[in-house]
Amino acid sequence: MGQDISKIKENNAPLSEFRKNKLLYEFNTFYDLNKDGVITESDFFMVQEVKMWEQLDKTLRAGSSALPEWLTTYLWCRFNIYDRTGDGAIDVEEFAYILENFGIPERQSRQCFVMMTLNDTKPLDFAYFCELAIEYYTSDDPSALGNFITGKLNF
Ligand SMILES: [Ca+2]
Repeated sequence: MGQDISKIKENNAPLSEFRKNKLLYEFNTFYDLNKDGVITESDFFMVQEVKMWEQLDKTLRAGSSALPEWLTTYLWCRFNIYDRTGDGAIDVEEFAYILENFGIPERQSRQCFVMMTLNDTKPLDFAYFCELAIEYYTSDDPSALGNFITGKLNF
């Protein structure tokens, strides 16, 4: 588990369909709130988001393992939305509660949480949240635990 930078370095191709599906899912679920399917400003942001992740790939391939500041800030904001009690860890209730607001069935998000936290034995603190999120954005491995961070069981 965990982010394996070497996998990214080997992959010099643009984003795979699998990764595009993950980004598209995240975008449609969390950002395209009106879900009208009409070409709007939100499509523009989707294009920008894909470019952002392609840029991150280049950065990681260039040998940097540190996350760019914008990404750390973005993940910190997301983490704090989940961590409603502010105790520095996301529990299953918090995870399911937030995702339910985005239309994700509670049962499904609970299953995702159990898998990511290895049956609730690994705390979902900020460091682990970042690890999972980066895996979500950069991994082409369909069995990567990070794939579950948006509450979807498969892509
Ligand atoms: Ca908490």
